[in-house]
Amino acid sequence: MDATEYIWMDGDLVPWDEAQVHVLSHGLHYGTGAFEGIRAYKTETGTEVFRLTDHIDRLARSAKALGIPFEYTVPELVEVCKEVMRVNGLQSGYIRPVTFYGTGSIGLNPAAANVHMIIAAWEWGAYLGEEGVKNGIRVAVSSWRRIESNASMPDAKGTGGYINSVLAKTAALKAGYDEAILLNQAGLVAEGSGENMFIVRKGIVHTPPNSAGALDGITRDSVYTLLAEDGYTIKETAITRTDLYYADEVFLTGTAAEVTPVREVDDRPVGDGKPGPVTKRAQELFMGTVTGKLDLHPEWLEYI
Ligand code: PPE
Repeated sequence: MDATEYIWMDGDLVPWDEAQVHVLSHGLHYGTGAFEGIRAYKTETGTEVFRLTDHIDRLARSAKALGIPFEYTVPELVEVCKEVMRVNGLQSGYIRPVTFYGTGSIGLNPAAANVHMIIAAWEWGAYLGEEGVKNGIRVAVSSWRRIESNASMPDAKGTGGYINSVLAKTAALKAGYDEAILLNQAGLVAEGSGENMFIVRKGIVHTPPNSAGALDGITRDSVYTLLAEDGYTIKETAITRTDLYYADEVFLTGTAAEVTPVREVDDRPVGDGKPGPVTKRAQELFMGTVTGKLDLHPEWLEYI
C-alpha cells in the first residue's frame, strides 16, 4: 500500500505517519468499530466518488446497528471524503472511513470510551488481480461459515465481524485458491470474503438475498440495477453449493473487486472456464458507469 500525505482524523487533516491511536483503544481489543470502502474514479469531467452518499449512509447505519455513537451528519462526512481526495492529489483511489471506540474504558462496556472517526485514501489497483478481472479467479467454498444474524450482524459493516472474512480468505489462499465463498449455517451461499456473489444459469441471473448472510452491497445493487435495465431477468434467490457447480457463469461484486469473474469453483470449471457474456456485460456496464463513459446513472457519480 502506498502512503498518501494526509489522513483526516477527528476533525483535522494529519500527516499519514502521525495518524495514530493508543494501544488500549477499545476497538483494537474488541473489534468495536464500523467502516466503509469507497472507490473514486477519474472521468473526463473530473474525479467522481462512486455512490459516496450511499456509502456514508451505510456507515451511519452500521454504527447505529452496532450501537456506536455517530457524531457527524452524512453530508459532513461526504465533504470530508472529497477533501481527503483533494488534499492528497488523488484523481482516483480508494477511500476508507472507519469509526471505532478509543480509550476510556477496558472491559466490554464501551460506554466510557471516546469514539474516533478517521478517513484515509490511497491508490488501490485490482483487488483480485488484473489477471483475475480479465480471465476469472479460482474460488473454493470455505469450511468457515458466514457469521449468523443471531450471533452478530453480517449485514452491518462492523470491523469485528471481519475476522470471519480474514479466516476464510487466508485459508483459501493457503490452499491455493484466490478467494473463499462462505455458506451460511443452512448451507446456502452467502457471499465471498469481501464480495457479493452472482450466478447465471440458462440466461437468468441470481444473487442471494441479504437474509442469506450477505452484506447489503452497493456494487451488488448497482450491477443488479444495470443488468435489469439492460433487459436481463434477475432474481434474489437462495443459492446452494450445487447451484454454483451447475452455473453457466459466476461473478463477484464489490467496491474493491468491482466485477470479477469466477472461472473455477472447488476445482470445477464454471461453464467453459472463461468469463461468459453476462459477466462481461456486467463489467462493461459497471465500469462504463463509474468512469462516466456510459451516462446511465449520473446521480451515482459524486464529483470532488
Ligand atoms: N461483502 C463483504 C463481506 C464485503 O466486505 C464487501 C465489500 C462486499 C460484500 C461488497 O460490498 P460493496 O463494496 O458495497 O459493493 N468489501 C470491501 C472491503 C474489502 C477489504 O478487503 O477491505 C470493499 O470492497 O471495499
